Amino acid sequence: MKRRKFIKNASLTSLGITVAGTLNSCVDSSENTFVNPKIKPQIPVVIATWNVKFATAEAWKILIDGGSALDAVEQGCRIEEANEKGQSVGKGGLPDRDGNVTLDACIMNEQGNCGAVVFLQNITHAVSVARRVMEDTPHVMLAGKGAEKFAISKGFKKENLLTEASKLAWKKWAETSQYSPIINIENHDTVGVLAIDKNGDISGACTTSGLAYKMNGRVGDSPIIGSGLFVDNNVGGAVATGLGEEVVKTVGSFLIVELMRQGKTPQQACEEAIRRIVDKPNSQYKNFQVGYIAVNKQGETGAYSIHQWFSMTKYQNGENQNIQSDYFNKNC
Ligand code: SD4
Repeated sequence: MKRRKFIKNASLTSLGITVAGTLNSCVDSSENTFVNPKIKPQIPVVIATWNVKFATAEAWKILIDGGSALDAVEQGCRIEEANEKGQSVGKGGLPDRDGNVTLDACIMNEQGNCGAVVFLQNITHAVSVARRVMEDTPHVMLAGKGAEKFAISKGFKKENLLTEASKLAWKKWAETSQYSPIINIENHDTVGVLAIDKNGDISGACTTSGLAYKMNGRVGDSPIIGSGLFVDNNVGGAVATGLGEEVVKTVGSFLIVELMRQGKTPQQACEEAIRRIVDKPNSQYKNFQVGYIAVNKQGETGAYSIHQWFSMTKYQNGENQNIQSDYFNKNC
């Protein structure tokens, strides 16, 4: 028995603790990797929030060719960022209440490195700027003008991200200027992608234009490591969509990964993270949506949301499927 595993088992025994099968089976010979040896890993795999089959197909192509999970999640996000019809990500995203399209994104690799951009304007591929922050700077996060300047210095093209369709929608909204988060329409459509490559390495990425008609300067959960996204290569990854303020307050994605580390399945972990939101005293959960997806080291996946109509797209075993998520609020 290797030394660390021996010490772990010895100290538990000396405390008189009966080690449950889950704990024992969750520690494999690499000591820190939480895998159940009884389950054959189903990899490669890619999952994404919402119905984004083109994004998962792009990521799958990379994975099946032996590419890295990091490239797969970045390229998956880029598909949706470039899709002007999607009004919640990248080009064509709905603006803030003053008419500015501002993007948030982050990326995290198998070594636990990460990069993020917040309040980025005029650059379509926020996820790729986040990757450059991770790879080319000593920092984790760049914001606003600084992020834009950095992107341009790296060769990203400056573009107007406000399309005619999004401008029209904003003008219509401005007639009443009523702000309230709306459940399950396109303004809750952050794209989060998690992938495991053929080597078994896990990466994740998340990209959004944030809540439509948000206050100018508002940043959500999506670029915040631990909230909108978290990856631990020994355990798994999780990503969030929905009302970012609620995700930040419960550090949702980190919570899910830690719950998986303790032996919960991805599905159980997503359900527990949603429960942390809805069980708060005076939770207003009936008025907003949050959805999580997660994957563990074996390629098992989970998805759960507060309300109906959240979905996950999964590409695994050669099949690209959009799957409706189970949800908490079955009473209305
Ligand atoms: C945010 N979580 O900015 C994002 C919005 C979102 O699907 O998920 N849209 O709060």
